[in-house]
Parts: sequence; structure tokens; C-alpha cells
Amino acid sequence: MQHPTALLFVSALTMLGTPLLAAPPTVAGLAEMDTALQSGLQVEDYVTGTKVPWAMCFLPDGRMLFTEREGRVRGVAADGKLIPEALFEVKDIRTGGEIGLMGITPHPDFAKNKWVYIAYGHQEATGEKDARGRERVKIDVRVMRLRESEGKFIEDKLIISGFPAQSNHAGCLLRFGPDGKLYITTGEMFRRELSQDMTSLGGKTLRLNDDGSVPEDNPFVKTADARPEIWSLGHRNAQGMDWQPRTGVMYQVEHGPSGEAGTGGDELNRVEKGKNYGWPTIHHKQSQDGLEHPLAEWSPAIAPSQLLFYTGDAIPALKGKLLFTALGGLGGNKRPGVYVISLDAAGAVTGQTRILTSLGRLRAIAQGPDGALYVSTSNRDGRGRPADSDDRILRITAKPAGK
Ligand SMILES: [Ca+2]
Repeated sequence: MQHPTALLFVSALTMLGTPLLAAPPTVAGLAEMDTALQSGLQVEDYVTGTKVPWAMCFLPDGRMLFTEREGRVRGVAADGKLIPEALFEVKDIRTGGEIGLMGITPHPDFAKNKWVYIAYGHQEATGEKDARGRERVKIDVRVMRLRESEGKFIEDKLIISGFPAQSNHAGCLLRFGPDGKLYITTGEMFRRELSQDMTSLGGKTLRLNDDGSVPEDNPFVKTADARPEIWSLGHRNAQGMDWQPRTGVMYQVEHGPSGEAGTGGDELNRVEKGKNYGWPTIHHKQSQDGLEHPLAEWSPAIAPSQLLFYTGDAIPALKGKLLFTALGGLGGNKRPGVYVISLDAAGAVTGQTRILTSLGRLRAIAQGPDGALYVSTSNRDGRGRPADSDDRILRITAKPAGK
């Protein structure tokens, strides 16, 4: 017979496990490697020998585009062959650390208008010198619309500029939402006060029309002293964003304040119009009225990068799951890989596992028109241990039966 104290302890745990309204974050803990799932995957090199691929996307005809941090837009033909020459090179790129050429996404009507959007660190000379005689430069992160022309891309329109920028926490992911609007994640460049500053574009999610104008139904268009581009605030450095197919709800992953406020604190958030995600007022397991706490929080750091709801048929075991890449965090307790997250109907995290744990740092993730999963390594970004063939883009499918 169990001791009464043990029974009390068990029932207390059961109560703690019951989801409550306004409960603190679901603490998911650190995911273990799923060896059964991993052994059912076929992982092939799709592209090798690239340098810090940051984001990738597919065009309607099956071509892949991806960015390299140093400022190149690269292309892969629909048959999987890497096009040797860059399709576009950013002039005046500011690159290094966590900045450079970052997000890329095609317009939903790319087949008609040939538009692709990129986000990048930009620098220009000010004509002034600092105390040591060095040229002073002005830097920002900006979004440019490119247009395809004769197999390459040319600048078409500057969509937005002036995101605060330095070498770290520069964002910056781009995606068109199910509403046809352009969403942009921005970092707070280690100036935490910017995340709650409504006059700053840093530490926010922004929402724009495809020409850079502000949609009339943005949440702060009528708020005095607030940038009308803001969709959500209180973010630190979110680099992953996607919409759940069934509900149309946006989810983001965000780097927590590891080393700045404790360890870890990496977040998965359900991001809604006009809401405040708390940084720097709350972080980790903290909660406060009026601020959104994350659905899940990871400590120590795993460094979540980009996220994707997988809807393909090429890997049945992953269908409907929320996937995100993890760079692995800093220090000796690295946990890179692809996290596989199960959500219940209310959006709470009900389980997590991890695959692709032996490839080093993983950054970009995309689903191809063939239903396969594509993931990029980031082992040449200065924080990894590159293999000879890195950086790679890997194509992942389920192993054929009997293999
Ligand atoms: Ca938060």
C-alpha cells in the first residue's frame, strides 16, 4: 500500500499537469532523440559547399532559392542542380555574426509578378571618421523587393528600412501570411528596451502590404506615437514563423536571454494581433497580466531558428507536426537538431522529440513541392565545426519500405 504522503504528492503532480487558463508556460523540458523516427528517415545531400545558408524558399516551378549570409541569393534548378553563379548579390551588405542576408520569400503571385523579398543588413558610409580615423558607417536592416529578369534578380523596390541593427539580434525572417500580407520578425540588437518601445521597429513582428504600405487593419494604426507597421511586440529575437494550416494561427520561435538573464529561456509562442510577448518584463517561466507567456520554454538554450508546419506526404510520421531547427545553443550543452512538436486542439504542447541531431547547427527549414523536408546546416557561421561538405542543404524523406 502506498504511503498517504506519496498519494498526496501524486495528486499534486496531477493537478499541476492539468492545463489551466492563464497558466504559466508549458515547460517542455529538453527533447530526447527519437531513434525510431530517425531510423525511418532517408537523408540525402541536396546542395553542398555553400556558406551559411540562412533561409530558403521554393518557387511555383519547383526551383529553390536560398540566401547566403554574405549577401548572395542562390538558385537550385528544379532537377536539384545548384546554379553556380549567384542570382543576385546585395550591394552594401553588412554581414558577420547574426547579421547579413537573411530572410527570403516569394510573393504568393510570383508566377505572375516575379517578385521575391529579401531582408538584409545594410551599411553606408556617413562621410565622417571616428576618433581613430576609421570611416563611420550607418547600418540598418531592410527589406527589398527583387524582380526576376532573364534568369537573375534585380532590385525592384525598397519595402522598408531602418530596423535597428548591429552584429547580433538582427532578426530577420520574412513570410507571407494566409491573409496575403508580408510579416517580418525583427530583433532588438541587445537593446532590450526597444522591444517595448512602440516608436522602434526592433523586437517586433511587423505586417505590411506587398508594396510596403501599412494595412489599415493593423492593430496600432490609430495609436499615437506607435509605428503602424507593428503587429506584435515584446519579442527578443524571433527567427522562425509559420501558420498552422487548420487554424491559420501564427507560431514563432524566439531566442531566449541565455547568458543575459539566466540560461535558456528559448520560446515557442502563439502570436496574435496586437499582443505583447513580454520581453524584457517577463522571460523564462514568468508570467504577468497583460503579457503573453510562451507555450513552451527551453532551458538550457537550444537556440531555435526557423519553424514549419509540415503538411507533406513524403514523411507520414511528421505530417501535421510543428518542426523547428535548433542551432544548438552556446557552451558545452549543445542540443541541435530538428525539434518535432505535437500540439493539441487548443494549441498546447503535448509532446516533443528530436531528429537530425548529428549534423551540427541547423538553421533553415522548408517543405518542397515534392513534399520532402529541406534543412540547412550552419556550421560555417563561426560557431560550428564544419564537415568538408558543409554547409549543406539536406533533403529528407521517409525510407522506402524494406530498406
Ligand atoms: Ca516572451
